[in-house]
Amino acid sequence: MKPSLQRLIQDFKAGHPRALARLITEVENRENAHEEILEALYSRVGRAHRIGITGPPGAGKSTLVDALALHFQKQGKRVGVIAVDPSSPFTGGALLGDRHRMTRATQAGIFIRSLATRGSLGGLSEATPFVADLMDAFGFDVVLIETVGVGQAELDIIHTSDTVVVVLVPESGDAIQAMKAGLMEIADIFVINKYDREGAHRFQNELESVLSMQPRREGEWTPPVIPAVATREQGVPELAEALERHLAYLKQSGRFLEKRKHRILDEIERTAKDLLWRRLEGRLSEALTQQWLQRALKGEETPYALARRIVEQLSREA
Ligand SMILES: Nc1nc2c(ncn2[C@@H]2O[C@H](COP(=O)(O)OP(=O)(O)OP(=O)(O)O)[C@@H](O)[C@H]2O)c(=O)[nH]1
Ligand SMILES: [Mg+2]
Repeated sequence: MKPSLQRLIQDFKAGHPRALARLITEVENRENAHEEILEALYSRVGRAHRIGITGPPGAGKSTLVDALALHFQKQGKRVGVIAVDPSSPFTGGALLGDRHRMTRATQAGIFIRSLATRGSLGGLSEATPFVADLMDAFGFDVVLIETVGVGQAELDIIHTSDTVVVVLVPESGDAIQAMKAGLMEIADIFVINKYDREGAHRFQNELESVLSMQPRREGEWTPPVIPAVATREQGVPELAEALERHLAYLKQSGRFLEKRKHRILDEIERTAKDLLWRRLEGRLSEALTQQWLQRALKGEETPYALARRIVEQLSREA
């Protein structure tokens, strides 16, 4: 490991937020940097409550995260925030967008990091799980991850978080719409934000009746629906309390560990595939000589047999 990186890791362990910020940049910018960095910090990962906050654009997610982060901080918890901003990966929008709307948390010294998504469809930045690991290892009790709920984001957020909060607003359409968007399946907690707007009551009724129709097993978690006006901090204590309850449920039912196990398995699979792929790529260019292809062309050997032969050779080398 480079001495400069070693120093950063020392500073990180000593609790310097600037070292955390620099390591996040390393992980974000350099391919596979997370392996080297997290290898040195892995024994510290696994304690934080990872909370994903998702929902349609403009629902008030950042305003809510801002208030929630402050609320947790007042309770004596250490909080980190990841804001995934899909709006502008190229113009630095990620730096200005959400942090702008989390001014109070920023002023209170809460660690906030914006990550740009690679694509334009929302979804999480590929670095998100590693940044969450880093924040966890740094000693945050709570890691809040804000992401716009469109497309792939739903699947990503469920893998990255222990608890998923879906923020909806009365005007975002009816509850059926949310169901179609796949948000119903992933929510552990619903927040109806902008409850000061018209139609809020009706929307809550609709949502609750759709939820009550979903079959649930005995002892299974039932997502609560929490009305909120994030700009006035209304609903924030109730949300914090629901999050506590969900965390207790996760721990007591063994799901907290289960989720962690899944994340570890995913990471093993991803890394193993990566390693194998790199070796295979090297072999393929050697192995697939004209001669081999000619034999396949003439029907003397099939692509399947050739593929098996390459893999056998690879494993013999291992
Ligand atoms: N009336 C009302 N406005 C709110 C409420 N919460 C947030 N807003 C406003 O809604 C707008 C969007 O809020 P944000 O917190 O930026 O929403 P967001 O979901 O983070 O938006 P994106 O990250 O761009 O998807 C802002 O102008 C907020 O002031 C609320 O409870 N009531
Ligand atoms: Mg936002």
